[in-house]
Formats: sequence, structure tokens, C-alpha cells
Amino acid sequence: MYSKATAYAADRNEDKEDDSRRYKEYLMVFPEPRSTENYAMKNPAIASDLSQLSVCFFIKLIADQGDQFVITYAIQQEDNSILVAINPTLYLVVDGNRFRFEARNLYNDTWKHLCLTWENSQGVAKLYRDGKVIEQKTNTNSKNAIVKSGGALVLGQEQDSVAGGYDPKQTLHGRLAGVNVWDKVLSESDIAAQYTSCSIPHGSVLKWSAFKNLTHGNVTVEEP
Ligand SMILES: [Ca+2]
Repeated sequence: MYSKATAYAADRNEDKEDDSRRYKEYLMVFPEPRSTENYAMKNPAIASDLSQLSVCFFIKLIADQGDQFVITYAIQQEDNSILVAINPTLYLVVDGNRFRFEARNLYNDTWKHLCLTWENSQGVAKLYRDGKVIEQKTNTNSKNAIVKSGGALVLGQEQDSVAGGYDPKQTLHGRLAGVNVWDKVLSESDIAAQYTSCSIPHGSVLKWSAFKNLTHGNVTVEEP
């Protein structure tokens, strides 16, 4: 017998299977209503200055709701030291310098694996989706820029001061897993391996396991 209830249960099971396949560790749910109370924060987060970096994560977004900030890193001198935001395309900010990518289809309620890399010799950033590089952007203002150590890294909110200045219209609503940060540009094969094997090496600068007990408000953790 086919009913709405069994169809719903089947969908839920598929969702669960998909989630646990992707996230052997755990995932974080950023619920509605969007609120400045809902975030995860590591403060201080980065121990050494960075002249290059890689940020990778899995994300599942349901709808375009304007600005949704995934990751923000703020220091005293620069509240936009690192930003990863989606509205409706993805943009990266490094030390106040913006890279706007053009990839679409980020909202269809399926998991995406996204990686961003940046280095300060050429001021080049790359966006990877599901293990493949899809865009490269140059911002020459980011040449020689440095991401300074000692700031706060927040998941799900946009900081206008260190660990504060949040706006409910910039809050993340969705699911997040496997957020890791490295102090180097990962190779294309490293990133492809993360996506295909779903095994996430721990970031050298920040690793996902560090955030598990750092949630606030109604952000919840789901384990496989
Ligand atoms: Ca800001």
C-alpha cells in the first residue's frame, strides 16, 4: 500500500542514509526561525597568521533566504577577515577582499561539498563543488594580504565585531558538516578524495570535531 505517510517515511530514510553516508562524524542543524541566537563559535580560533588557506564543508540549503553566512572569522582590526556567504551565489571574503563566484543551484535541498582555496602571491581563489574545481577568481587587492591569528570563527552568523554584531537576516538556515580549515592550498586530488571517499581529513588550522560542543541557541547536533 502506498500512502502519503509511507512515502514520507521513505523520504526520511533516504535523507538519513544520505546524511550518514556523508557525515561519519556528525552534522549541525541551523533551524528556523532564523535568529542571532543560533550559531557555533570557536574563540580564539586560528593560532598562526595565514598567507594561504583552504576551507571545506558539506552544506544542505533549502531555500534562497537572502544572505546566509556559513563561516565568518573576525579579528579586532578586520571583522571581515574571512567570510563564506551564499546569496544566492557564493562569495568569499579574505581580509576584506571579496571574490564573487557564479555557481548556482546551491539551494535544492541536497548535500553539496564545497571547498574554497586562496593564496596571497597572486591573490587567487578557487571554488570546488563536489570534488571538482568549477571557478577561479583573482582579486589583486588580496595579494600579500594576511589572515591574522587570534580571532573568533563563527558558523551561521555574520560578525560585525569579534564574536558579535549579528543580524538575523544574515543567519544560516540549513545543515552543515565537515567544516575544516587548512593553512595551505589543498590540491585538486586532495579535494576530490574528500568528496568521493566522504572521509574528511582533519583541518590543520581548524577541525570539525572542535565545534561539536560549541553550539548556541537552537543549533542541534545529529550523529549518524
Ligand atoms: Ca562583518
